[in-house]
Amino acid sequence: MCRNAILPCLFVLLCTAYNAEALAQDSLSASRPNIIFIFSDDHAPHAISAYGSRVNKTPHIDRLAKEGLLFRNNFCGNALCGPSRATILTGLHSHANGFMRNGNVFDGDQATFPKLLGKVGYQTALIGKWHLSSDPQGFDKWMVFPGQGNYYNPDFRTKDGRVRVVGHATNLTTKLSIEWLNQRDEDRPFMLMCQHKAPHRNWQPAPEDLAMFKDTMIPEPPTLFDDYKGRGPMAKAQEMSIANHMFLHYDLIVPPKDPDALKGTDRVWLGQRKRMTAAQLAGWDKAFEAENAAFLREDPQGKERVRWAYQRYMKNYLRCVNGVDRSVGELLAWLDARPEVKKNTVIIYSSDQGFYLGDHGWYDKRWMYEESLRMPLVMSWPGHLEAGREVKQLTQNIDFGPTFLDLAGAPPLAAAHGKSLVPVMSKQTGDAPFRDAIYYHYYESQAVHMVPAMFGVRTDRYKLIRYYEPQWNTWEMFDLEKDPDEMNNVAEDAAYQEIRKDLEQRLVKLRKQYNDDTGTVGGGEFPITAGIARVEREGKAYRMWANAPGGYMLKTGDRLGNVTLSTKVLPLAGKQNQNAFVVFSGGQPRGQMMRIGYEVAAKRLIIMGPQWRKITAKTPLEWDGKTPIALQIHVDFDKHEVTAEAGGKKITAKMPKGWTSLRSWGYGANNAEAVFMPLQLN
Ligand code: SGN
Ligand code: CA
Repeated sequence: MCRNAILPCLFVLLCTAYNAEALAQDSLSASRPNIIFIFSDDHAPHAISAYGSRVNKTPHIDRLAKEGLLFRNNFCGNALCGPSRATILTGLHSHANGFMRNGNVFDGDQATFPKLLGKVGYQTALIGKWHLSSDPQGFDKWMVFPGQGNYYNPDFRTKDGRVRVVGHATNLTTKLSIEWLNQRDEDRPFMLMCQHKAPHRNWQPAPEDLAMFKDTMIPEPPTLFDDYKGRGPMAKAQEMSIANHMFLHYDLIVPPKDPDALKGTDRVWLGQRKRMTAAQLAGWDKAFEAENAAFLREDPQGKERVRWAYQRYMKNYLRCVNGVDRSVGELLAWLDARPEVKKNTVIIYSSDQGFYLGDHGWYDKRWMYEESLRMPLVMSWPGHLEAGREVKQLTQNIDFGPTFLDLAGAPPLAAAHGKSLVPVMSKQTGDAPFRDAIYYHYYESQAVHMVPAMFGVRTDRYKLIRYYEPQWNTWEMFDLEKDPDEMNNVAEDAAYQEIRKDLEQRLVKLRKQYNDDTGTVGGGEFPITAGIARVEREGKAYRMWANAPGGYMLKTGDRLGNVTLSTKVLPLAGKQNQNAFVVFSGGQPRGQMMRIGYEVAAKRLIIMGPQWRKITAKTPLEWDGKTPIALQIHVDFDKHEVTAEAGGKKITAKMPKGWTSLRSWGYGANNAEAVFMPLQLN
């Protein structure tokens, strides 16, 4: 009897000992740790010393890396604020969660990781930047900046309305986060999203960071004076260069001679100054006084001016980063003071995308080039994650939500494109293959900074980018090993054709895997598109999906004489913001345009333009929501007038005097899908 019992006992004992290590790994999944997610806006990995920054030190983020894991190859799927955040919440690429560009409205009814954490008993909070328009769902507590938010004395949106709080956005976001931690229910796990505005444009550091870098020069990147040769024409056409696209007062905070004369974006800076308290303003002006005086006196030109602007921009950007790093330090200190909580808390640092720190002569993001494609990802959880290990696998923001849910033992995001990072986080399986290529798709073309729409694929060594809008219709490819700065497009290089073919196949495969049929706007019939995600033929008609406020597709030419344009449009009812327009211009194809069409929600026929979004004529018009609307537009170049007729109604508006013939025409819509019959020109 004894013999019979001993063997199984021994077996169990042995297995237990043998499994101890495996247990440590399994214990990551469903171990229900607390989650502190510190997330900033526009913080590029190359401004973090743990990632090898040449320009600054980030001791607290470095400490996270030293005590935990640093993800060396973590990427976003669409290098823009709203889209990255929507992806993190849903585990889905932009086309699938519907938030493809800033200006879309996040559909908060879909499954998100905070909601699912709530279901398994987590208490959840979101403090700081949100930028998804709709009210946050799935948080016990939320307190978010409206839109981009302000650095000084920001307003917060809450369930109970708006409040203005005195202080600096970064410090307040930390303070409010810690306040929430202190009042939480200690018997349940928690998930906190502490989301900073910093270091987003226009860079306004906290008072305590203003003196930093006073007498130092920030090293310049090797590509500060990039001439964009060796790549397609797109990089040259952008509007995000330090040389030409920074505002002297708004971005570079040089005091104006006559504040009353400031216009546009530069004038916004006046409003931001007005938010400051007298003490904040005095401290601010004092900090920049001597430097500003020297700049105005010396009035540098050409390259010297670019160098000056680079220093001013980078110093303020890095000062903002320092505030964020301090926030990480404060949250770490909060944990240090509570060893029992610390043991059960994974603390993560990341940012919505990378940023150009003068690389290629730029600021901002959006491109699929490395500097904006990369996202920092550092996490520590002493006792559970190894200290100081680098994760080299290709990971992406689609993986964040699935990871948090896996750790919590919560139900997964059923449709997620991403997958849990737990296998690469654990010591035993840390080297296992994870993903051989990442997918990218950026949509916000023809908007601020003028970066074209693109999708692409990146493997550990190569990158292939498709600029699919017909006005570009081109490819770029880079060998990151030989050309880490991506200065030399090898898409047409004979030596790379085999590799290119393989990358093209991977791209097709990824688009299939993620079910992305957007970005199919080519075909040549419309040589120009902007803010259009998809065009399909339906018999004679075109079905068009605009993902932008004012997306359009145009034919170009020079049609002399007065002209009548006629068509039928069917706005597809039941979707947000349903509008359908005919678009034309007598000037530059992508300059000022007139838009004539139907607004579903407002039930009216309108003429918009030539100024962007300005309604110049309107009339109520009932529509049954089913029958296509017949539209007739008379363009009279003698009277400089445009008349629109539909459903027995008629409206007229003025058009620019300089227009003497029809130069471009086509269709447009406002974040909507619509079907158009081909325009007849008579
Ligand atoms: C604002 C900025 C742009 C920036 C976008 C998107 N201009 O429009 O420079 O690219 O936000 O940034 S600003 O004058 O308002 O600063 S994002 O991070 O929100 O996507
Ligand atoms: Ca951002």
